[in-house]
Amino acid sequence: MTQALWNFGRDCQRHDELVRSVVRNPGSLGTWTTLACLVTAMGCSVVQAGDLIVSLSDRAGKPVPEVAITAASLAARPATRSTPPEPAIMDQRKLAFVPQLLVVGVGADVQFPNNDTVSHQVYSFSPAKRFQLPLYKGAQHRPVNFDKAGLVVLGCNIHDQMVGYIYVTDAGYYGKSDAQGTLHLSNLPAGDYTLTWWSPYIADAPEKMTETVHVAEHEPVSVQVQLSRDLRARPEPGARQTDWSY
Ligand SMILES: [Cu+2]
Repeated sequence: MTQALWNFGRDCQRHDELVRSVVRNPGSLGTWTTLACLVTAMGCSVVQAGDLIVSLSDRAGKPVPEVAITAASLAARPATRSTPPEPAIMDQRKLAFVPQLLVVGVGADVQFPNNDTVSHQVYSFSPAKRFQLPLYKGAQHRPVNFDKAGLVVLGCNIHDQMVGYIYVTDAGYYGKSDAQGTLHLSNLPAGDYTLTWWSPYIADAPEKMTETVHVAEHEPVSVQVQLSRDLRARPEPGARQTDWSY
């Protein structure tokens, strides 16, 4: 019962299921009454929101900006989003993708306007999204929908040096580190989260790029991550096969 209440506190969406399972349990009427009283008295208010502040630094302690950071609740069931994720823009300027790394939620539409003086032919062969936008300038193509989690590596058929990344995540909370290497995520329900970070310049082993963190009620939780290997040299030489598993 303690466990059930604890789970209930972590994810109030499960409370119907929990009540049903308690009702089905013979001889648990007293327990059920206790739970029902709690449901009535507190509703979902037992789940308090907290803030998670993640700071990334390199081996020398310098901040690492432009890192994709996600926090996925360990309590949440597979994502069923009530609202579509924010649409985004992957621009093309001066023979480069801008931004080089974009982080979006699964189901997001991304526009690829070409604001360069030359035409581009944007493509990706990544398993999470294979697509091609025939040679174009301006904003003549419809947005591309990213319906599967994973890393999408972008290229241009004309300009080999153009490499961009769209990190598509099904985590509930995500963003990129700022110039101070920091990302501030707000209003996370209290509970345990899988925190992950990724950038084409981070050379740490994938298993070192994740950890479990506990978000407490009321007070912000601060996580300091120091990378264990030197960053890769810029510019990024190209997509690595191992990136595609993200
Ligand atoms: Cu191009």
